[in-house]
Amino acid sequence: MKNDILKRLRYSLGKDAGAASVQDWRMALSLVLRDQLVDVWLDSARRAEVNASKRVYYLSMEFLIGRLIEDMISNLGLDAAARDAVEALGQDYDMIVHDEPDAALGNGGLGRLAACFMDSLATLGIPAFGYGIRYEHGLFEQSFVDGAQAESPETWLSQRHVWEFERPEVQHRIGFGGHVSRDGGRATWHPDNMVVATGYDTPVVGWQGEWGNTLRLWSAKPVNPFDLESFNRGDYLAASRSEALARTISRVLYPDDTTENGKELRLKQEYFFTAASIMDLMCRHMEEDGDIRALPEHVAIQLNDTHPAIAGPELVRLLVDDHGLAMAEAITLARRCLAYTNHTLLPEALERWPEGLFARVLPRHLEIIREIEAAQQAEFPGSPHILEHGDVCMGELAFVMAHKVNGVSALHTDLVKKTVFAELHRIHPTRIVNQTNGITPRRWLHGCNPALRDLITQQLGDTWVSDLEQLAALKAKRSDTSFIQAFQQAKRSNKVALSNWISETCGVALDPDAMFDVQIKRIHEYKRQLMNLLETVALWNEMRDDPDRDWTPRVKIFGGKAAPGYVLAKQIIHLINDVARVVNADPATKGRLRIVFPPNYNVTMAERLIPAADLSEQISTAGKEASGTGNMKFALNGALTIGTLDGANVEIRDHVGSENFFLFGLTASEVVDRRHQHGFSRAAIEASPRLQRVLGQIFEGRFSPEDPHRHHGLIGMLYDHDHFLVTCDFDSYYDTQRRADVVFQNSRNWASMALMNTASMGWFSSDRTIQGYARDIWQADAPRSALER
Ligand code: 26M
Repeated sequence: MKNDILKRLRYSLGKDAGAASVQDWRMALSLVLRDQLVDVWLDSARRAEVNASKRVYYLSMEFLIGRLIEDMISNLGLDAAARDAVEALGQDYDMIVHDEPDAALGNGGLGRLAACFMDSLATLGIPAFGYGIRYEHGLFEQSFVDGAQAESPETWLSQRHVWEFERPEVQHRIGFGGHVSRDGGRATWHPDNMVVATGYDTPVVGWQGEWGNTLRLWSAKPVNPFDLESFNRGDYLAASRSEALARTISRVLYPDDTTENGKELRLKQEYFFTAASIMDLMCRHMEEDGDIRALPEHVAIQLNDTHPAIAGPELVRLLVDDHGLAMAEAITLARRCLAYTNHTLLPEALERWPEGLFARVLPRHLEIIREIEAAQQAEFPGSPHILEHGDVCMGELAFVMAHKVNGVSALHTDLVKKTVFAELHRIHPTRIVNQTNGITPRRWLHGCNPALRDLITQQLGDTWVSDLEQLAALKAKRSDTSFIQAFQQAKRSNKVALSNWISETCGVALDPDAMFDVQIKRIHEYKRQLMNLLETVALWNEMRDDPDRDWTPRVKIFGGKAAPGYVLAKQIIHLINDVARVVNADPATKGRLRIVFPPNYNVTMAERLIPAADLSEQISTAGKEASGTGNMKFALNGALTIGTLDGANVEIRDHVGSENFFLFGLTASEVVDRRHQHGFSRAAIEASPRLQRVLGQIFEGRFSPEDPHRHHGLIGMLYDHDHFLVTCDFDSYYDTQRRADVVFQNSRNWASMALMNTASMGWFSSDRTIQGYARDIWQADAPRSALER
């Protein structure tokens, strides 16, 4: 391996060992690893082809994959070999591994789920492609300027992305705009704008390197790179205009994770990657089979939210306009290929596009959508409309064009049936199914938590990594003193490592014996970071009031980004930083309470924080968080959850046992009732002197003396439109936190509860989730040989 690295350094990167930077070493190592992946990868592709296997196509605007190098090393079983080789070359292995930039091609849960699914599909040996966009700039980088969020562009591609293979021969032309002509019965779309989608392939090899799938990301290029005529005339700007226009499409990831604002470029991105993916899979099918009517036997297309919902009309367009099928047959055929996952009930997140915009960008698709609508109304009179109030409703479109629709946790699926799609559910009572989310244990335990991983492997051997339910055997150790001690030791070493990193990056010293209480996720009102912060201020008050009490020392850790246009979320960030500054400077609570908010939370930061957490904050307003997946990562790594009955928290609590979970707050149906009570938030505030005091302090500028009015907006919101019931759940949350304090004092008991969490989380492996999709939605099986390990 050492020689391979030197060879790659020299012949692929053109560098001498003496002149090589950390980045050069990292790339050389990565290229050596990539070589080893290629054989399994190509072999898997060939096997899928000769067996004419059904392929799964996972269409997602986002793949939040993070760093790849450690995954690649451990999936190939090369951990020791890679370290030895690098050290023999006199280089720092950890520095090299940490040099890789995160591929942050996603906003949060939805994008990370897609990445976990790709890992599980490969591990299970299910032939699959992930299709998405190769954004030049991923999610913005976050910094804090005087406590406020500032954004700057992310630039992961400023260095070569070593894992990918550019496929200049994989090109599809994507049209926009123009008009539709008719010749006899046949319609032809004449776009007035074209871009080329070029594929870039990253191999995704599963656990132990037995099967490899492809993540194919599309980049937009101009049809004609350069207008020579304009150049010769001396008009240099015009010469490269078409290039700039085309490249805009894959330039940047939209940084919103909920609010849909109807931007034309976003619609173009959605159509661009969906159309390229559909053409790509159609070409593959026609080459392999040749019978267009056999498409559903060979193709399962999963739509990750409505972002690729234009796949329905696009597939119908190709079947009717290019292959000559009748409209009704085309719709039925397309539906048999398509399935749709819903990830949210928040009304502001449901995609709707003005018909006018649609007509301008995708005129033929709008006609087809009208036909889909007409067919649906003819068969089911009074069915909810796809076209409504002058908008194209992408949720209804996706539902009507899918043979299965799934929610992402039991509670969420139930609410999908009762709320957003109630009427469609009545018409199609077997279409909606549940597939509770999961996480890959390769990254979220084996990769990120070596201390705990080694302890588990010592006990169980290493087959748990691809069969996570085996962790249940650890339950027998819950009263085993020496095992509990080893479990505690693993957690403590992770906390020490995190403390060192926090001290370097934030300049705050932490006590590794304090309770590490962590809330990391996108900043959103419904996720209620604000409630966590109000509780922190209340705790600070009581600690100052009663300094002699035996307080459980706490470290409050926050991480997360706010969408740049989400004013309230940004105010919450500012308030957290303001409170942190005052509390961390207070000698009265030194050693007892610390607040840290390391900037630029991303996948790599999650991998540091989660293994070091004692308490996991999953405190969304019940009924609002579709599932959550961070909640699973924490519990798997031995943190206890403080949480509401929301999303997958419900199922986590069922698995780990109610005695090992800190439950508080209103239920989803109580939330609905409470909202109808006039003046509910003022009533809740009035009933809680503790909360009143905290709100008063913030209002008076206790934490922002240089700008005492800074947080008036937030406080006013809590009094008058506390949409997410922060005030109503506050007392219950505060009391439950104090219960957690007491339990934490008995560290052995805490550790035993934490162990019960780890041992009970096997069901939350994304391997189980993917097997559910394969069975209930895709009818896709793993080829025998790949599964026989
Ligand atoms: C939409 C339009 C324009 C720009 C961006 C968007 C958009 C992007 C991401 C909308 C929603 C997006 O993500 C939603 C999301 O991440 N949902 C989360 O999905 C997870 C996986 O199922 C769940 O665990 C979370 O509960 C859910 O919030």
